[in-house]
Amino acid sequence: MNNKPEALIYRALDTFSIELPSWGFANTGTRFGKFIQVAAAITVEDKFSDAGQVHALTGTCPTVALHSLWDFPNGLEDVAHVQRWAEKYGVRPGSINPNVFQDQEYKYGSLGNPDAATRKRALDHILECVAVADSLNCRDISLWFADGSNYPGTQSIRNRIEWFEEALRKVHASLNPKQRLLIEYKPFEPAFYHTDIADWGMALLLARNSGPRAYVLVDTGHHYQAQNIEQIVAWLLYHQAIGGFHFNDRRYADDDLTVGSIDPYQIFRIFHEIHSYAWETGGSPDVAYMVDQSHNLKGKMEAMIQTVCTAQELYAKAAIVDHAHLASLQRTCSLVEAEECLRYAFWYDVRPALREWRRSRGLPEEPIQAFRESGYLERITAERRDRNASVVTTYA
Ligand code: RM4
Ligand code: MN
Ligand code: MN
Repeated sequence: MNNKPEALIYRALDTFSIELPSWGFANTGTRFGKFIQVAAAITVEDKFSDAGQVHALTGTCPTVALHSLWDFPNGLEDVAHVQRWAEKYGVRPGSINPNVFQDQEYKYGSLGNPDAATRKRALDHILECVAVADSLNCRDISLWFADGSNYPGTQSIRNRIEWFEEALRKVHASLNPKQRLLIEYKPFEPAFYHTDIADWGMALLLARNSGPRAYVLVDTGHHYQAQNIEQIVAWLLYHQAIGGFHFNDRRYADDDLTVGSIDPYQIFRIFHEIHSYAWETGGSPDVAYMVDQSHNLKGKMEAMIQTVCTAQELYAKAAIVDHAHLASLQRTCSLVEAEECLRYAFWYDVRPALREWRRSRGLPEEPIQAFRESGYLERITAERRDRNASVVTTYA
């Protein structure tokens, strides 16, 4: 066992940050409808304000992921507003997420659409997002595609691969030297027969084909039941191909539930792969940790603070694994001892050390409680109630 877990925990917390999704503060729903929260963010300014508040209470979320259509619908023209809100609320724009799945034109796909004009439109949109990222000084352009088909025989899977390869090479060529392209995969939904980028292998091949600064993005909710996600992470680490995570939890499909709410051991095992890689190679992998959740029933601000605290706890737990000891147990195939070595860290209560870390950095020891006492929720509820009342909630 490690003798000084506290020192390891502090070091881990000092280097850990996690990006908040702007869309996690806005009203979202299921395909059956939306239940409006009166305190939810409506404008981009609201989202920055909420993200800034979560960062102020946790000290761990300096950046906000932005979604093109929802946060800068006018492309480059909106950059100045985004910059203003970022400065005002003390959080920086983070990954830039193009949106090529919402417009009517994308009914049959974006970069994989059989229609060349639609493919071009999607490519142009992504290129504009790269330019937006450049002017906001954002490093990561994070791509997720809804492309796919619903019925066998209705699309040429191979043609679509070629179209994706072609376009992604152009996107990569437009990056500035500091930027990276993150390619996200998802097995199904909204496409229910084939999805063009359905798993990490497809994402990896497309990344490799695009260029040296294209990486795979692992969204923890985008796997089949029982899939071993930490093994995927280990493979991507081994091949230096992992660029980031979208964290969330799930019970069935892409449920976007609070991190660690269903299976905290899963997230711990992922973090363990990362810490173990860092221990072995002597350097932390350059991986962006991001939240991708949408809370429909929980209060959005509280759920986001809960998420950040849980991610910190699990990251800190994984940081106290005794890697040298574990490696020697693995070599001798001391199975129970090796497993117990991992479990010791998982069950270790890091919360007292976390409280101490927060205190020493001038942060509230209990961020959720501090949020409840801050009056912020009451203020935004009063400010946004009327504006939210006019939001259309019907699905059909
Ligand atoms: C997708 C995927 C993307 C996210 C969209 C809104 O399922 O997780 O990352 O941007 O949802
Ligand atoms: Mn995602
Ligand atoms: Mn998702």
